Amino acid sequence: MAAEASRAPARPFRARVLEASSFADLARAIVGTSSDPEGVGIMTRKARIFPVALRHVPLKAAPLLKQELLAVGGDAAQARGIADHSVVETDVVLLATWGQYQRLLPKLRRQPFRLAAIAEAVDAGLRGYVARAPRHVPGRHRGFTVGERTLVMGVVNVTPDSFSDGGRWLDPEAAVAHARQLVLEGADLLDIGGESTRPGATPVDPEVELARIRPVIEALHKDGSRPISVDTRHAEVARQALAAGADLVNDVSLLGDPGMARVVAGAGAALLLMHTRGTPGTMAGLTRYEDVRAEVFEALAEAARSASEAGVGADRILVDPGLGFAKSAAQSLELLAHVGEFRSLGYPVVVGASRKSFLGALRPESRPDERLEASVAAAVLAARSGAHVVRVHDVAASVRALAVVDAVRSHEGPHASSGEGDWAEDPPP
Ligand code: PMM
Repeated sequence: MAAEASRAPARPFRARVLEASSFADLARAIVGTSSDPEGVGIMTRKARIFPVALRHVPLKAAPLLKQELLAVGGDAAQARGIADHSVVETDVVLLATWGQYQRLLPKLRRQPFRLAAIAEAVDAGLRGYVARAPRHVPGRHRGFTVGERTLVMGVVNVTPDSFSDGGRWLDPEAAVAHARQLVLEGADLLDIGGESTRPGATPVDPEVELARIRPVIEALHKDGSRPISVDTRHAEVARQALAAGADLVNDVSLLGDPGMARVVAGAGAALLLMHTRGTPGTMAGLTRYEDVRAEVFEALAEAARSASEAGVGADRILVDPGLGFAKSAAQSLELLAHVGEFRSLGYPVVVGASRKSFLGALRPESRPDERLEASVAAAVLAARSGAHVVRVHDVAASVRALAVVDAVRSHEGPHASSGEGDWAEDPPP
């Protein structure tokens, strides 16, 4: 609140660092000073620095990029070897406010040495990261909307050997009853799997996998209550599951089956691309990364590109960093801590931490069925970082906890009555 200078009493200033995670929140803080309305937009653009990581920036582009950043008042960190030409490319971290990026990008678009492509990538990454507007994801039969609140995907493993619930729902009737129970508990999506993907699991013949899941999918499709996802590595299983009533394919092999994207495109289904390496048999030995976040990001971007090329619409793609899949416990924690970064890919982000061993390992090793609180905590952290969907076994507890996250988030967005919705919907133009 403003006070007239002459009458202002000498009261303490109380410096308080503002937590403002959205443009709406920033704008509200600025409006609260009774500043000139014209200035609100200008200052909101200045209020926050977005560090943006770029990889493989060519030697010729890097100095120009840094120069242009400095010219708008930002900066760019890059390899020292750029100065003496001892490297041919560099990773870069750009440091600029929204307003500075808006001045930078048109300049880059007019420059040679792939700077125009860099501008496109930065623009897309920033917009994907800040996007908050709800999005509809069409499925084969039914679709769903992400971004209104955190969606809960309930797990139904029709397997004898899944690590946390193997054998419990192998009988189709038991699996269907379990899925219906998850719907009553508040599941928004149902993920049906017929092959365990735990490290070292025995591969299942696609016919066996289908025999397990088909009756379950058919019954749940008949219920018509929730979109159904099929958790599989095999294109043929996906094809038949979609014909039986599934809406979305949860591809836990990151397009390991070259026919998968075409099957999904042909059926008009949605595709969840989960990061992994190798197969369940080999993934435990494939955990070497130089930079796990950058490499998972790159692999997901590449998979999304090939899915698009095969005809899967951008509005039908979702991404998942695949916690525990070809990741050490530390790598899974690092990914969970930075899961919001994956929003920069421009697709809804799904996170599955439920009952995983990286959670069990944090305390004297706990059994999967003793990981409820840890799983709920992980789901809350993922949602808080901007995951759109969490994949969980314990639906009721997760739904109750996520209601808190979503309610808190509603206080970071625009006031319903303030007319500032634009700041949340779209970044400042
Ligand atoms: N985790 C498991 C299986 N499928 N799918 C996605 N998209 N993300 C995951 O993290 C994931 C998955 C692990 O096995 P489980 O079904 O026994 O939890």
